[in-house]
Amino acid sequence: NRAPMPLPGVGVVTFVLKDKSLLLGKRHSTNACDFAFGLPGGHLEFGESFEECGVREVKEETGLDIENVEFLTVTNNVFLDDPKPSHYVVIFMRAVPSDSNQAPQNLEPDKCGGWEWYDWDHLPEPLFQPLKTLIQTGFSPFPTNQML
Ligand code: 8DG
Ligand code: MG
Ligand code: MG
Repeated sequence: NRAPMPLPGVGVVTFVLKDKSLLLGKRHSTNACDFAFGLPGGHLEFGESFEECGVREVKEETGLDIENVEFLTVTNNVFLDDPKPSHYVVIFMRAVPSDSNQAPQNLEPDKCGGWEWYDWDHLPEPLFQPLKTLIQTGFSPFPTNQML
């Protein structure tokens, strides 16, 4: 009669791409003065597709409408040694804004310090660990021209 083992969570996060830039937000952590730059995203809800979750979370967090939502990759993120141990399977999507002139809004100011477009070649620091780990593998969210 021990407590049940916790289950891994499923997160869906989206690279919202505009030219050579992507949308990042300054995430507040539980430690008030601690933050890291992360993608818009959140927990997959019961019955949702990855695409539906990506669209919903981007809208809830930034107000942006997105399209051309595509699956990119998935990573397994195990942080057992953290003060608050966590384990997330993170689904990375990509999309483009439906209207490239629409400005992102900070709709969850308790969780985020604001959304900005950042040039891929000049990413801010620190990046949220799962995102940093993915980028360090050489991963790029930008489409490659298959015809060339
Ligand atoms: P929700 O209640 O709106 O569903 O969730 P949320 O409050 O928006 O969740 P979140 O923390 O933004 O995202 C869920 C988990 O996804 C997060 O705790 C850890 C994981 N995750 C990563 N990388 C990233 C990332 O770059 N951005 C976001 N938003 N989450 C990420 O592993
Ligand atoms: Mg959310
Ligand atoms: Mg979120």
